[in-house]
Amino acid sequence: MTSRLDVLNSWVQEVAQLTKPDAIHWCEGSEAERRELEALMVERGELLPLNPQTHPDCFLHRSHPSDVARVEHLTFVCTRHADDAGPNNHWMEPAQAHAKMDALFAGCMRGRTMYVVPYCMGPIDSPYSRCGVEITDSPYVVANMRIMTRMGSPALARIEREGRFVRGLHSIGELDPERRFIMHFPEELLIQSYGSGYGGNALLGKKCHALRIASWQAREEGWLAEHMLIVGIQNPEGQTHYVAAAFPSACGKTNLAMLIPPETHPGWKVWTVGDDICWLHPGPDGRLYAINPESGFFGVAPGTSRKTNRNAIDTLGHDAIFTNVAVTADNRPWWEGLSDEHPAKDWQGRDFDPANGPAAHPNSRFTVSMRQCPSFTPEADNPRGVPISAIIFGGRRESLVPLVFEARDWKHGVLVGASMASETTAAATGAVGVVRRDSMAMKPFCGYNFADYFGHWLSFGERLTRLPRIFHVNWFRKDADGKFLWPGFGDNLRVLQWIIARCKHEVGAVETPIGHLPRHEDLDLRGLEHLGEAVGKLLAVDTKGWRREADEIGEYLAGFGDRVPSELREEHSRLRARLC
Ligand code: SAT
Ligand code: MN
Repeated sequence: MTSRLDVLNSWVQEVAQLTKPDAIHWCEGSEAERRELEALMVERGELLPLNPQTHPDCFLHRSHPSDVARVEHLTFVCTRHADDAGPNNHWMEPAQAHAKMDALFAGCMRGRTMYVVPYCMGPIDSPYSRCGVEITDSPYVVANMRIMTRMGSPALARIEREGRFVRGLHSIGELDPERRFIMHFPEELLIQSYGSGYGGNALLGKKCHALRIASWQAREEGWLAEHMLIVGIQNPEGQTHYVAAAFPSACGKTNLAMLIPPETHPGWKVWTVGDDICWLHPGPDGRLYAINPESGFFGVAPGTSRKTNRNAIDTLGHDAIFTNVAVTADNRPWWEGLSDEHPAKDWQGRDFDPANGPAAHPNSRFTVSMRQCPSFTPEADNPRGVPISAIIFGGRRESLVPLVFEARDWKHGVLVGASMASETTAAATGAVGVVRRDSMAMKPFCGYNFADYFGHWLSFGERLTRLPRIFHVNWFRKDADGKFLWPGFGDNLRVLQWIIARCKHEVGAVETPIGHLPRHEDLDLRGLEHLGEAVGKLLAVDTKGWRREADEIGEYLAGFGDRVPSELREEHSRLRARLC
């Protein structure tokens, strides 16, 4: 009898014939295997042990200086029809992409070991989880995948049971930006990535599988794969409500996911289910249920401190991999915003000199198991997922967009998500601080045409009988002097508190053309009296400015042509009319 693993075995053989590795290693995910790989990388200088007293089992990885972020211009969705990838993706014809990639992969693993990494995205026993296998020649990728996914033997057993998995082939190649491509073939459930070792380009379970390929599968199968954190908010009465929130990369998802309530809020508690990716399924009771397909955090280091995110700092005390951070003289990891200390070496290993720029790369990262987080909840392992009461969209907008508003209904909420915009960050190469539309924070990650994606979102209005409410938040408003108007971090709980109260029909709201805003008195601002007039600014709707914004949104939607659902266009016309 042929085993279901034969499909996998023959693919591995095929890849080996193409890439010509010296050896093949099937990863089982054990502790012994981890130690062996770490020792190998330390010997090769790819991992540097950090201070064993303060950071046991922690390592620093310094990437190639030209390989520090996602590369959207080199990331392609290769579908038979260009229209299926849509204007939101770079597209390449599949045969052309295959020829290009085969030429790059030919013989590229000579002198290297090829690792076969079976992994499961989501709890191993959840019907919502999906498996994949990444073949890579980078032990750093293996070490990260071990933290970020359920990797090894249990995943292989599930693959043997199901026979279906996403194939991912990765090689660091020569780390040459001129020979770097991240290709997705959603119709073949295949990913091919060459020439980069950086997170989103190389840990193929993450953005490539759990968002680009999964979003495609989700549309076919009736669910959603989203760029969202998931948190449980427990009130002093002990009730927990779960919310999912979409923000672009490096806009504070990890901080919100690990929020510590302010001192004015004893009895409140935030539970972390996930900080980056969320798979949403209609449940048997007509509600939307979320699982976090990942099992670790790949968070931005700069700005993380005891003050801004104590849970993250406590998570990072042991068994973590730091990428492109600086180090202190006693070999502790360091980054801007962590402390007032002086780093000894910068992210490239040079003696620190402010003339060379920041000591840690602005997109330097930590990789760590979510289980180490003090606010981790075992609900993250619940195979049924957690029920979602509210969906929150948000971006980095220094002007115009209020602190929080609620969409009028599901359709309006989909428009709010589709219209999202944010100032760009260092998570992707390119200019930083430019406002760009980033629908549902999925611009870099939706594996198909955004117009079809908006239609898929709208369809949940019928698929669910108990719809989550949809909100939009903006923690990043600034005053004329460039200072933030809202304190953010733990104080964001006050906004979550209002959101939950709305879900429970406990508070009213002010109806405005853009949606429902909090009445001043309904926001719990105890302890923030010093904000004074800032609150008024944070809750104001500048109708003239919004008219301009609505026109821009209209132009943006028109860019997707006739495929944009008429329901969404009508919703936009209604918004425009309300602003007149
Ligand atoms: O793309 S990564 O997953 O490496 C990080 C991010 O941009 O969210
Ligand atoms: Mn992300």
